Amino acid sequence: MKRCFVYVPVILFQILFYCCSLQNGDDPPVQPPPEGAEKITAADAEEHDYFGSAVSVEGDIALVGANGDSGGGIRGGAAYIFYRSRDEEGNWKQIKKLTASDAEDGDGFGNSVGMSGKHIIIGAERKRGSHNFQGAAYIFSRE
Ligand SMILES: [Ca+2]
Repeated sequence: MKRCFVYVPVILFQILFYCCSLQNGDDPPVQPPPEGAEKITAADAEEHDYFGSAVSVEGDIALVGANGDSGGGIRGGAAYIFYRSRDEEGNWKQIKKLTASDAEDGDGFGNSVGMSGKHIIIGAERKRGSHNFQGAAYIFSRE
C-alpha cells in the first residue's frame, strides 16, 4: 500500500508533464513567412504565357516555367530565373529568361523545371524531332 502512495504521484506528474509538452510542442519544420507569400510575374508577361506552369526553388534562386510563352516560336515556351535580392526588402527579381536554342512553335518549353546545384533542367514535352511530339529536355549550367 505504501508503494501506491509513491507511484501514483509520480505517474500523475508524468502525465501532466506529457500534456504540457504537447501544448508547447516544437514549431513545425516549415514556417510560413509572417507577411504571406510574395507574388512574382514575368517582366514581359503576355496573354497565354502560362507563367507558373512549373516552379522550383533552391536557396535564393527560383525557376518558373511559362510553357505558353511565344519568345521562341509561337507557344514555344520559356523559363524565368529569379534571384532573391539581399537588399532590405529581400524581393525576388527576374534576372534571366531562358528559351531553347532550337525553339519551334508549340514546343511547350517550361512545362517542367528542376534545378540542383549549378544545373537547371527544363522540359519541352511537345518538342518534335524524328518523331512527332517526342519531347526534349534542356540542361543549363549556372555560373
Ligand atoms: Ca510572353
